Amino acid sequence: NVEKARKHGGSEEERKTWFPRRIQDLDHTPSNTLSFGTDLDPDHPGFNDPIYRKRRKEIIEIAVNYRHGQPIPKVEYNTEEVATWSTIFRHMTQLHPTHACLEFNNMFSLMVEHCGYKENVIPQLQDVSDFLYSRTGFTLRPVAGFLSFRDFLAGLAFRVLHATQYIRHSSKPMYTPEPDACHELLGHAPLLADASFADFAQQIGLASLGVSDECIKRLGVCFWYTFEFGLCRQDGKLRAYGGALLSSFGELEHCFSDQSVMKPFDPPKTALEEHPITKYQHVYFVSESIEEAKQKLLDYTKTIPRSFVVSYDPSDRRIEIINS
Ligand code: TIH
Ligand code: FE2
Repeated sequence: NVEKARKHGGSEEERKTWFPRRIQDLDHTPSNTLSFGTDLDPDHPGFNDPIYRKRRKEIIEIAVNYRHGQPIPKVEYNTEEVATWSTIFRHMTQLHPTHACLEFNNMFSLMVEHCGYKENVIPQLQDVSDFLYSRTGFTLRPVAGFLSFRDFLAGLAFRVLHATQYIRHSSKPMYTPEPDACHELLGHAPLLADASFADFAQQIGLASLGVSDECIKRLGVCFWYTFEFGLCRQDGKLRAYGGALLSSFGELEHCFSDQSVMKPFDPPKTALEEHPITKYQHVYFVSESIEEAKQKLLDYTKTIPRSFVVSYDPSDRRIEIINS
């Protein structure tokens, strides 16, 4: 049993750098999610709302009990949750034409046409997962909250996005300190329908498998400032492609204001930055294009020491290891 082997087998270092080899092994990865109240700031907008906490717990049960291969159970969202989604949907779709990159806007139109994206209904994870699978082989897997970089990136190696299913607290639609379904669906899903961006995400994932804690941290920070908070230039204009910007109208507007600091994306340097997780970022990283970010990150991953090479078999959704 994989879980047992992970906990008891091998040396400390081997246990730490264990990684899933088959997609089913993801059932054993997300052991610890950060949760608000303990790991996250108690100034979380839902912290003092017992009704919200109870609802969130109900939805998280789905992720806790989920096993690979099962359909993701549907959630019947209540009026308050749908209203929060509507507010975010309205604001974000107003900002997309001027703030989001072209690839995102193209894919977003597809989601509206073929995947039921609209203002007054929250899409179900399973429906979005099916759509992404048909486009790029990506699927969604429900998760209870923030994952460690190691566990989150391991999912990307298999073209799996760990996705939360609960909705942020209704008092603060413009920004939430932790991922929620609005973030996954509005921020990440559209770009994962784009073939080139899907490759980009998987490359980061593959590069993370089995590397040391220190290397995971650096790769994770590069992931943070691209996949979550990345910006690029298109036709001389600044455009967001990071999912955490594309699901937060508060942070997107902050980022485009004169209060934010921009630096060129340069993985060896970017990797050493701080990365606040429950506040607006103090710095953002800009690439000349998404392609450029992808290439720079790929070059960077080649400098990460690892004694083997990995390759992905998409028909089996399995990782092959070539010892070198
Ligand atoms: N801050 C994002 C939002 O409000 O949509 C959610 C997060 C993504 C990543 C970290 S927090
Ligand atoms: Fe995210």
